[in-house]
Amino acid sequence: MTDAILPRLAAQLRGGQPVFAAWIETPAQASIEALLGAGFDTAVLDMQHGGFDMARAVDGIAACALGGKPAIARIPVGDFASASRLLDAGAAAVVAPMIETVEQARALVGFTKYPPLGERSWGPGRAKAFSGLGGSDYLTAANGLHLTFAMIETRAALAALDGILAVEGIDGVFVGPSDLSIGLSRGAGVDPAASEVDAALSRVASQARAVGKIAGLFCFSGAQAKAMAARGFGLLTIATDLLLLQRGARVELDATR
Ligand code: 3PY
Ligand code: MG
Repeated sequence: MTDAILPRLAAQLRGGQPVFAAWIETPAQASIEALLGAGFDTAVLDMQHGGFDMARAVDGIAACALGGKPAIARIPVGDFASASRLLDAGAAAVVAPMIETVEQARALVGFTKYPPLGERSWGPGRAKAFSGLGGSDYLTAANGLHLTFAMIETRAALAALDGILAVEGIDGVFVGPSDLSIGLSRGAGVDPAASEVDAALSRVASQARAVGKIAGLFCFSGAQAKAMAARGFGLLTIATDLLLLQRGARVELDATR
């Protein structure tokens, strides 16, 4: 069954239950199937740094639906038109990297929400099917069903955090700790575990929660994701498909030597 899959992501997050997401860089349906089959709640298909182009992302969203799970897509920087297309293809959420200003957040919403919040254009082929709703019902519900996340991963984004969170139609913010560590260290290094990144994480989680919005975070392990859920993050990824593959391979190779 592929109907009514899409609304589950927003329902789970708004219900206060943490969502644990696979992060997929390799654009292979088999990777998506294997990781969702392992029990992840959803998968983030990465079009910024991963290998997904639009056609592969559309197929990936369908692969998630066949696995009975909602899909999330990360768009390339500034490619807000792709966000609309991914929502049409049935993505339950889009994650937009490197949002640094209120104006950029508003522009993103323009592409991801129907009026009165934005100017998303009508054409929700698979989204309607995955929502389980007919034409007008889908239109009425869509702005609440699909989530829009602005990534916070620069000094400028942190400075504009209050304003970005206040933009109607921005459902949540998602921290990219690697880029944030580069920004906070002014290019001195990449250290997502740095103490100044950790301090920023507390700030993002509490400010998002204070205004009833969702905080998301890219995590590097299950233990970290669990700890960050306890600190107020709702949407948590656990490493990437490639990192998980490599770690699993290392465990087995270590067992042979
Ligand atoms: C970052 O850590 O910068 C991210 O974008 C996570 O993928
Ligand atoms: Mg990043």
